[in-house]
Amino acid sequence: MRSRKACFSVTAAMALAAALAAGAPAPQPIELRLAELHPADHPTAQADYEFARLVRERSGGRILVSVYPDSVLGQEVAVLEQLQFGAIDIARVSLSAVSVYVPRLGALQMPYLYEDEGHMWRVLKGDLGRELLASVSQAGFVGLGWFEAGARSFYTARKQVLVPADLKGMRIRVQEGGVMADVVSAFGGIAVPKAFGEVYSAIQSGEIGGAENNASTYYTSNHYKIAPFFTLTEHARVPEIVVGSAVGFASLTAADRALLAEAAMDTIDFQRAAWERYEKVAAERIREAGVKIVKIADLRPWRNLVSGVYAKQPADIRAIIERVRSFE
Ligand code: BDP
Repeated sequence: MRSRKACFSVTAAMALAAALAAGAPAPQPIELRLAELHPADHPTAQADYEFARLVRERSGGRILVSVYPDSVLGQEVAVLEQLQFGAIDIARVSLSAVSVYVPRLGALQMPYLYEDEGHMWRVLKGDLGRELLASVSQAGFVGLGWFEAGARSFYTARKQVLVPADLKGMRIRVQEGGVMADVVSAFGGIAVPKAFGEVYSAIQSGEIGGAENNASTYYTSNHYKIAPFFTLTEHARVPEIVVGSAVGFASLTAADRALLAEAAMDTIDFQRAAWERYEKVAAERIREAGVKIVKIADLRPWRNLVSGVYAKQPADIRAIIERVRSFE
């Protein structure tokens, strides 16, 4: 028996040596597809590539994240549904889109909620941010990290908005999740929830009179070409979020899941720096293109109008808002 066993193992070793000599393929790397709405030169997409670079480097090439920019994998709410089925592995989306599936997250995009960007980041990096990131698991996602998305302002096709009354009766596109529809209504406008990819043609056809977003996205989406009045109402900061698919991640080891989460968190500084630079470039380029950018000197009338949006929030969202305020 013994000699037969020994004989088998010698044969196995010889077979292995022969296979290696013949250049047997190394184990296949794990490929993860990441969906991104923005074009590759947008600072947030740039951060996706940096995240992919960190993951490749730290896993010694075992895990390859392929970034699919420009919404080629679909619009955000639909992409998230695909994450739930495991058809897409990772998505960088707006918190607003995730709040379609996890409504409590909507608390973080309340109008005029944060004192400034620093306040928002203290919240996101603190225990509240960690809890909310973890809470996306209830909808089949794995919360990996946050990115910066500046402040959102209105842009319109036909006239400059200077006071809330200028929005009266105007149809304004809003994201599909969260509170922005209520915010636009509070200002007197008519909110039209729509996927981002449909905004350009809706402005062009006159179906909507405008939309709202940060300067970088207003620029890279070319919306400035057909809605050249930009008014800095800065009515909300809606963080970006990077989420994985719980189904897709189930086949990864705990160590690899941790590697991905750590890489996403370690990309934040890169993304925030890229963001800061690009917001300036975008503002410069839209100005050069003839866009009228108006800074609102007194935001009080705008702030006052959103108090009703706060009053109507359910208790769980109000509790989160209170915690955000305690971070000041
Ligand atoms: C941009 C976000 C993107 C959103 C888009 C929107 O980066 O994720 O989907 O706004 O308005 O600022 O839908």
